[in-house]
Order: sequence, then structure tokens, then C-alpha cells
Amino acid sequence: MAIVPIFTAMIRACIFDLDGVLVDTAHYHFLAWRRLANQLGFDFDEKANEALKGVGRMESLDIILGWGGLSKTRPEKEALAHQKNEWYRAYIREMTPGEVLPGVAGFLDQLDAQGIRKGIGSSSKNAKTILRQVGLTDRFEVIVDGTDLQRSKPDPQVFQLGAERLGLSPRECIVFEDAAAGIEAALAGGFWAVGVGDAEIFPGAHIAIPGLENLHWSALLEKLPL
Ligand code: B16
Ligand code: MG
Repeated sequence: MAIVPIFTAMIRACIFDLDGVLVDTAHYHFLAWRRLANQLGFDFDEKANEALKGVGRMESLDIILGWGGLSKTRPEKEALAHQKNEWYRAYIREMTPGEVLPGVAGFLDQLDAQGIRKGIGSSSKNAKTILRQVGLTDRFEVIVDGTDLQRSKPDPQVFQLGAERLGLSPRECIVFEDAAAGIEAALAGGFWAVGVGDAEIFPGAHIAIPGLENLHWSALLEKLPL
């Protein structure tokens, strides 16, 4: 009888989105963008803010200006984005290690124990400041952030660069993302995609989890269709 080899993918690394997965900076982005919208004469709520998650700064501004029915020149847009970033940076300058989301430290410990490598794949140009503020910088071998990118999520560039720097193929990496645009990016790049948050937000994700709290590495692997 012929022996049929069974190939299962070998996971070697996890690549984490930052805002909304490891820390809740998504709320600070919302507060700063909303303040800008209010200054421009309109408002939006946290539900609408969902469309901005994972999306780069200038792309987010274009979406917001669209909601207000406003059109601005390039220099005006740069000034508005700069203002929003100043407000946002005032929030993140005050961040402390206590703002790391529940379960993150324990899950990273599990990965270390299993020899699974760890990277960051964030659209944010402020990612390194945030990681430093909350004391997570040294926990990641590779950090890809908004300063490395030409194309924002849902383009897969952020995760492709992460895998490249780890020297791994996408199929050897699991991406953890809280944004629909980020899951789209992971899937477009051929990564395993874990949606963190409400399952309805990511219909295409391989699996969805509410957060990293109580997450067990072996149970996660069992749920992935490897
Ligand atoms: P910044 P992530 C993303 O970070 C945020 O989700 C998104 O709301 C933000 O507009 C983007 O970073 C750019 O951030 O203005 O700090 O460069 O979720 O990819 O870690
Ligand atoms: Mg995010």
C-alpha cells in the first residue's frame, strides 16, 4: 500500500497588529480624529470610526473629509493630519505598561516557550513610541510600522515585509488583526489570519477571537485549518 505523506503547515511566527490588538490606542485615534471633525463643523461616532482602523493617516483623513463633504488642498490636508497627530501624540505620551491589553504578556510568554518568533505589523508611524511607552519593544524581533510602508492596509505590504525580515513565508506566519482592512491585507498576502474582536467584522478571517486573554497556543493551532 502506498504511503501518502500528510503535509501540515509549520507555524514559526506570529505577526501582531498593534493598535487594537496589543493596546487600545484605537480609542485615542478616535478622540483625536473626532476633535478634528468637530473643529471642521461635523461629527462622527465610534461605529463610523471602525472604517478608520488599520488605515493610514492620510487615507483616514480622506475618509473623514468625505463624511463632512469637504475637499481640501494637499497642504491643507497635511496641516490637518499634523494637527490630529499632535493631539494623538499627547495621549500616547501618557501611556504606561498598564495599558497593554489583558492576556497579551501571557500569550507572548507562551510563544517564547514554544520557540515561536514574534513581529509587529502596524500602519502607524507612532508604533515605536507606543511600544516604548508600554514597555513592549524588546518582546518583538521585527517591527514593521507606517514609516516602512508605501501602501496602507488592506495592501499586504506591511505583513509581507514582516515575513521577509523574519526570513519566513506567509504560510509560516499567523497575523493577529482587529481591523477589517488588516484581515484583508493578511489574506491577500497568503497569511493565516486571526481576527481579534467581534467576529462579524471579519467574515474572511480563518478564526476570530475576542482578545488574547485566556488564549492557549495549542487550542489556537487546533482551530486553524492548517
Ligand atoms: P498614525 P495599526 C493604525 O495602526 C491604526 O489602526 C489607524 O487607525 C491609524 O490611522 C494608522 O495606524 C496610522 O497611525 O497616524 O499613528 O501613523 O492598527 O495598523 O497598528
Ligand atoms: Mg489595529
